[in-house]
Order: sequence, then structure tokens, then C-alpha cells
Amino acid sequence: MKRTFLVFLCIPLLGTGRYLREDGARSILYATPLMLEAAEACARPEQASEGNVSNWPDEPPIHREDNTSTLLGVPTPTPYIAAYTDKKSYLPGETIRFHVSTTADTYSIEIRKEQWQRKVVAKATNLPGKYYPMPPYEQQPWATGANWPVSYSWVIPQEWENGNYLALLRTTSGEYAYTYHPFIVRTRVPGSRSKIAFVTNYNTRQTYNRWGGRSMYYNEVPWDLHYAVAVSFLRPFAASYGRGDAYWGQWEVSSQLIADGFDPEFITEWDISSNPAILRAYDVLVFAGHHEYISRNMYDVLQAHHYRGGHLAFFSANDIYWQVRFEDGGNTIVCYKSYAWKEDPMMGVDDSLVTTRWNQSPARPAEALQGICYVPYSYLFEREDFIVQDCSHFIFEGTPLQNGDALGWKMASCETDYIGSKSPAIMDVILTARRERVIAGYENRVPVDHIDAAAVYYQDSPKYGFPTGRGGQVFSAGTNEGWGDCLGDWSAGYETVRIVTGNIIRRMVDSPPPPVSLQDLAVLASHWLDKCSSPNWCEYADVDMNGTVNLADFAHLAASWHSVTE
Ligand SMILES: [Ca+2]
Repeated sequence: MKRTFLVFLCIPLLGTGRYLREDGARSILYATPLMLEAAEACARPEQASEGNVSNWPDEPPIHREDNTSTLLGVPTPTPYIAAYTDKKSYLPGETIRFHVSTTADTYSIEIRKEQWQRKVVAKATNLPGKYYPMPPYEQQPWATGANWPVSYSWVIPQEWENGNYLALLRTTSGEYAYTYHPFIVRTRVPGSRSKIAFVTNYNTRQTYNRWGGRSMYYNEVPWDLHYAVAVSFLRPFAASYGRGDAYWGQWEVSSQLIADGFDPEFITEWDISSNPAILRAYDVLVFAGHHEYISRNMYDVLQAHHYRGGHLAFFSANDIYWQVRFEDGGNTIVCYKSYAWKEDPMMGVDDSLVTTRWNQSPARPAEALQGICYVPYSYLFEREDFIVQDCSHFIFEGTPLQNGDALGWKMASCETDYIGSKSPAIMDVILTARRERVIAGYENRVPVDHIDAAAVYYQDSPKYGFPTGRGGQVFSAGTNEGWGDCLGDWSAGYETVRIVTGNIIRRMVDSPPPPVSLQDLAVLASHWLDKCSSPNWCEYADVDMNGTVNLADFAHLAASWHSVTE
């Protein structure tokens, strides 16, 4: 089987000297041999897969490398260009604002729609450049943002509805430099194009982002070892030429869904957290890559979606690991992580909002929803094959795969998940991997001799041990970007990954949640004007999760009623 990314090491970027990783810092803070946390990042393949055609002629090699200055006190490299936008997602007709700093006199912006056949859809040239410095350390730029003025803005065309976009900014005078910045455009009426929402991951990307001198894993301030406990979305992404970590593994999945004709609508974690009722518009939620940072109300919303018979497809791993809070209208993520018990102001105020690990929350362990959960140290093991356990399962329909075959090649990558203590008792274990080879040089950091990984499927139904379930399906791949890597590999043998992906989503699309019934209306009436809270939100009668069952919830229910009867 031909490989296009043979060199794919899953090596976290371990810092030396003053570049400390969190596990290092914690061992300093607590002097206890706590388990290693999830990896900050995994290396990328040296070159793109053959089928990933781009009509950007100077597509750079794909690898994770900070191209944007993040170092405090170090002169800005010349040439320099960095950028961010004012929001993560937009509606058609909204204005997008680019904040750009460059040492060049002029620069250009091109916008590409991200799918297998990438296409440039807009271009602005001869824009006047101006250099703005990174704010000084005292202003905490990692948490307060770059605070650069708007350099360029325009109204997003109406026909751009529903897309995953990437901006390329290039200097057009002096020495050549470039950077990217991602954004999405939502559908004006949620659910009107598709019942599938692709939940684009910005949270993990931003918590990894070192721009400004700190991230939630990284610190460049030698006299203060503290990691960031708040990070701003209003700053450039330092990694992967402005695309940010955790970009990979996502675009392959969304591209394949588009190629299969599913036309997924794109939303972000903030779109869900800020408007939980948006999920009434969708039957299937798709996650890919690495959704490590989740707000409490997002967990609640996912649970509510699952409860009403909606489906969840995680082509990802180490999801739902840290709890976060959004602040500043969604422009800031707060997560105290290891510092939470000492520093999080929600301690003793509302412990359910303390920003620590989800697996410390009795109400919301990841595996209770996903079926599996992160396995510590997994990112220090070499990639391994994901082996088929039940070839008669519907997800393998249309493939020649037999039990014992590998799906793709070395699909179990970097961080991987396995069945946990709170997992549903009955699940289909579809794929498993046994990872025994520690990445060279890390043997002394790994106290276990192997890691088990699994991909699972279950339904919220009697067959799977939930007598009153409404059929909500869950697929969890349990591998970081490995699923996307294989999905986007056009070598012989990899078509099975695309078939399996399509089978999973098609089964979910073909099984819409049960229609709104008189029973739902009776539950709504029984909780009328009640004060509700998580986890059950008045038996999910509080549809918009604002704490009260009232006319707004009735309106959502009535709209669902209308949509199933029209
Ligand atoms: Ca309500």
C-alpha cells in the first residue's frame, strides 16, 4: 500500500529551557508525578496527499511550524505579515474585518473555499500595508488580543452561504511573506440546506496558540512560569502559517462530506454555546480532529441533542477533556486547568463551572456521551493500524474489509481514546488498536507498556440498554487527525475510509429524531414556567436552555411540529 505521508511523527513540541510544557510546569508546581496531559500538537506530514489539489500555485509544504513571531522581546522578523478576523463565523451579508500587520508596503488577500478541489472565490490586491507591533507583555496580548486596527473589510456575498473558508494574505512588495487565516460562513436559516452541522473547532486551536508569548501549554516569559488561563480569539494563529493547530483532521472530513453530497452546514463551538437552540435545526453533529475544550453549556446542549434523538459523529479524539468558559462575547476562552483548584474564581461559587477536567465531573464524563475517552500518554506512542473487529457492522457495507484487516493505514494516531469507567455498558466496538511502540526518546516518560484504542458506535435505544431512548446514534473514532489523514489519502486502499465515513453519516441522516409528539407537549406543559438547569433542563422542555420553560420553548417545539407535518 503506497503511502504519501510515511514520515509522520507524533512528537509533541517539547520545549527546552524556558519553553516549558504544562506537564513540566506542573511537576514544578506540585512536585508530584501527575500523568502527562494531552499533547500540545503533533507534527504534520511533509507534503500534502496527491488528491488535495490546490490552485494556489505556491501552496507551502504542510507542516506545523510557527511562522509568526511569538517571542516577546525579540525583534520582528522581516518580512512580516500576520492577520486575524473580528469573528470566527459570519452570516452572508455580514461584514468581515481583517486586522493585518505587515512590514510590506502592499499586500493582497485571497479567499479560498476549503474542499477537496479548493477554489479561490475572492481576491483583493494592492492593499496598503502597515506594521503594528505585538502589544507588550504587560498587556497580556495572549489574553487581551493584538488590538490592531481594522485594515480591510468587506461584506460577505449572499451566495457564500455555508462554507469553510481560508484567507491567504501575501506581501506584494518587498520581500515575500504570507500567512493564512480561517473563518466560516454559516447558513442564514440554520438547517435549511442540510440537517448536518459540521462543528468547526476553534477552541482547541486557540488554546494551543502561542501568539503573544503564552498559550495554555506554553510560556515564553522566563520570570513567570504560569501558563495562560485565558486566551483571546482576536489574535493571529502562530502555528501552521496562520491556520492554527488542530486545523488538520478537520478539513479532510468536511471536504469528504461535501464530496458525498451531504452539504454540511458549518457552525462553531461559540455558535452552539451562545445559541443552544440552534441545534434544534440539525439531526447530525459532526466533529473532527480534536475538540478538547468544551464549555459546560455545550456539553449540556450535546446531551440534549442526543436525548431528543439527534446524532453525534466524532471523527476525533481527546474530545471533551477540559471545561472552558467563554467571556467577552465569545472572544476569550478561560480555562485554569491545573491551576483551577487554587485560582479559578468559580471555586466555591459554582463548582460545576470550574475549568478543570470533564472526567472530574460526575455529571459529565466524556465517555458517558461519546462512549470513549482520552487515554493518557497515548500521544507518546507511534501510530498503529486500526483493526476491524466486526466486518458485518453496517459501517463496513460496500467494503471488502474482513475482521483483522486495517482500515486505512496507521489510523490510530497521536492522542487516542478507549472505553472508560462511565461508558455505556453496551456498545459496538468497531475498530481497535494496540499501541506498543513508544516514540524513540520518550521511553522514560511512559509508565505503561501499551495503549489500547477503540472506535465505537451505540444508540440511545433499548437494544443498547436505554429503554426509553429515542434512537440518538453516537460514533466515536477515538483517533486525533488519523481519520482525516486516511480520508484524504488517495492511494490505493484508502477508498474504504471514505466509504465507511459515508456509511456512518448516511445512517444518521436516514434516521431523523422522532417527530414532536403530544408527549413532548405534555412534558412542556408539566414544566410550564419552571426554573430549570442542567443536566436535564426540565426533561429537555427548556429547549433553548435559558433556565425557564415558556413561550419561546413552545415556539421551538411548534416549529419542529410544523417541519414534520408540512
Ligand atoms: Ca426556555
